[in-house]
Amino acid sequence: MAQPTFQFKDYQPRQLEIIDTTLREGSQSSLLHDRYKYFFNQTDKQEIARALIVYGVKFLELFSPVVSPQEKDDFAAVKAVRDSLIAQKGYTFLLAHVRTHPDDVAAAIEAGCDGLNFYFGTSDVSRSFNHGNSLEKIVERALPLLEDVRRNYPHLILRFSGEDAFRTRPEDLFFVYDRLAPLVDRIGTPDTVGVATPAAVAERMALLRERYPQLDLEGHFHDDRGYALLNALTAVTHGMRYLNTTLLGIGERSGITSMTALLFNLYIDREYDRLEGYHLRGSYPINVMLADKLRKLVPSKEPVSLTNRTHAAGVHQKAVLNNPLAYEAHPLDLFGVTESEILLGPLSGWNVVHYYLKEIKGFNIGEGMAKKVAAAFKERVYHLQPSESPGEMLEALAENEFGLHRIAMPARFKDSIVQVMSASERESPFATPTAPIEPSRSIPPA
Ligand code: HCA
Ligand code: CU
Repeated sequence: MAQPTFQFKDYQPRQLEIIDTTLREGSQSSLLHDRYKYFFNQTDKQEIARALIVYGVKFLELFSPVVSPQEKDDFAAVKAVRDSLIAQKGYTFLLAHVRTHPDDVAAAIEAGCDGLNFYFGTSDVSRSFNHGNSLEKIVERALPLLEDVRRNYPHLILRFSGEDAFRTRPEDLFFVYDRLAPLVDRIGTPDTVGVATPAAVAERMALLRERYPQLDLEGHFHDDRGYALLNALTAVTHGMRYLNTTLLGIGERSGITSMTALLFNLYIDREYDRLEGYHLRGSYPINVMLADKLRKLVPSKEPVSLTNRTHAAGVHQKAVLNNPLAYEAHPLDLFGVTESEILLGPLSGWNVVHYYLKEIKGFNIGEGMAKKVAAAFKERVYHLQPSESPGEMLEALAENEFGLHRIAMPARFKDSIVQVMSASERESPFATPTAPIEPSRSIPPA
């Protein structure tokens, strides 16, 4: 195997290193079971890898090529993308997720990985129903393999994870980790079935940091209870350097921590030092890229989503037209959600009808007339066919039934829609002088 052009020993890890596992854990998402609808083909995988590298991720986890000939081929294809970006973006480490088994290891090394993410179940359930090995046996199998790899391939980055670590008693975990820790660069503590709580994470972090002060820790949190984000945030703020995430949080069952959700929350919590090197403005675009591959929209529960800048209720819409801060508390524009969306619909009030017809469509319309048109719109909007749009219906209503005319607007002003009705100057509460990136305003003042 050829030596890589760059080695881990020459890399200074940042305070937070995302190990993105969209192409490994993400591929285990139940969504992808629908082979023909949702499927990462090789081009998809290359595009995902490219987007992550450009975003600033330095560690990508892939399956061991032993999984299938296709995975082997895909590994090489992703590696080619990585190689093509070294000059521009620096080196990105490709880590193979491997069973503690010589075949997995040999295939991954052969494929030219930069590191091996070993895992072996350590909890009672995992030992009884998964592989049947005692704690002693786990060590007996892992130790010589790790020693062998360390000796023969010293440049490889090694990690060992006790799978199901949060259902493993601390003393059992220590039994295994005490023996393997001297051979690895990091130890992982995956919450495989999503049982951890933030309090349990904080407690585990304290135990592990005390016992293995020299070692970096890696977290991997499943979302069965909806705690994946909170647990990851807790782990990070308690000193965990490496976090497994996926785009949109996809993964086995309800998935794991979403990359952009984690970084977004760290920003809000002013953990700026941990955000070094991540291209935060690319967050929404990268979420859209993955959603597009899954043939769906960025999910509404995803913090970095257009949904969080979309307003449906009339009261909200009126306030947002005056100042988006009324219903948008977070600096989503810094994360690439650069526009707000106001949905014209049954809940819209006359303010929005007025705004839409006057500011966007250029009608000569006053407030009194807007109230009348809005009343007619409200009645009619409930009967729209799926193929009809509320905006078109409103325009036709104004023009044909209320006989409204448009103001002839000089062409040079056509594209400069005034988006805020209130002219009062406002200060953004996001103006954080210590922030690495200066917040911008998503909607310019009138
Ligand atoms: C798996 C289980 C895993 C492994 C995580 C790790 C988990 O699908 O193999 O290797 O750290 O959640 O425990 O994803
Ligand atoms: Cu997992």
